[in-house]
Amino acid sequence: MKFDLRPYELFLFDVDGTIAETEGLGHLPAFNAAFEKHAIPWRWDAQVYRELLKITGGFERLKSYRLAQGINPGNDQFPSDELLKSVHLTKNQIYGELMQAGKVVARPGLINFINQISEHGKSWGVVTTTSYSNWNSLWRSVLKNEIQQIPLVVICGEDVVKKKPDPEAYLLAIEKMGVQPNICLAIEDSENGLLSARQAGLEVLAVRSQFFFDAQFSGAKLIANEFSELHPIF
Ligand code: XBP
Ligand code: MG
Repeated sequence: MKFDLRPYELFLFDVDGTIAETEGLGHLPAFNAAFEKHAIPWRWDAQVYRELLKITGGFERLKSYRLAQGINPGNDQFPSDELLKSVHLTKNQIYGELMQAGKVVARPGLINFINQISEHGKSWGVVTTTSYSNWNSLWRSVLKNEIQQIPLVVICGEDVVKKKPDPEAYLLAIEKMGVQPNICLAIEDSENGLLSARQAGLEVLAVRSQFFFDAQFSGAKLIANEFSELHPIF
């Protein structure tokens, strides 16, 4: 599939689902292991998790699941915000261990795609609503040794008040780089990510991932199954 990348100077990558299948191989097993560690009787399967992914941010996701259980704050089964914060921290620690153990690899063609961007004198960056610790684990364990040029900008969940689909993360990235949105291409695997980028004025390359395989991606410039099927024109 040919894709004309000449209009773009900067390529802003989402992380989860886009760079690697970190949701199914990292976050989901880490959430379940964290529940066990904190003696919380919750276990999420892929079907439940797919629904929960509509809420971006791990802590936000935990709170929305608690709400859906219909447990009242007075009930001793009700996990407090403090407990959910600890669960989230434990989840991120376990996620880091899974990355270190080599449980996750970059999506097919991704490394080559990023290195081609650099070889053509262009830059790449990261705009994610995951935590810095998770991005750093993925960078160190999966990407660092393979990627020629470090990202020009990294925006993570802690940098924004409102996570995707709000445009704040993308607006912050273009403000930091001092560029116009029309020279940036966002690469996203979810509707929330696409909405965030489009509302910030960026065009989007959508890549299908495990949990969003059937997304509509209306307004995307191009929809691909894998980076490896793209023949970029620089
Ligand atoms: C996807 C997300 C993230 C992760 C969990 O972010 O929704 O919230 O599931 O991350 P993106 P944290 O695709 O934009 O990278 O637990 O660190 O919040
Ligand atoms: Mg994503």
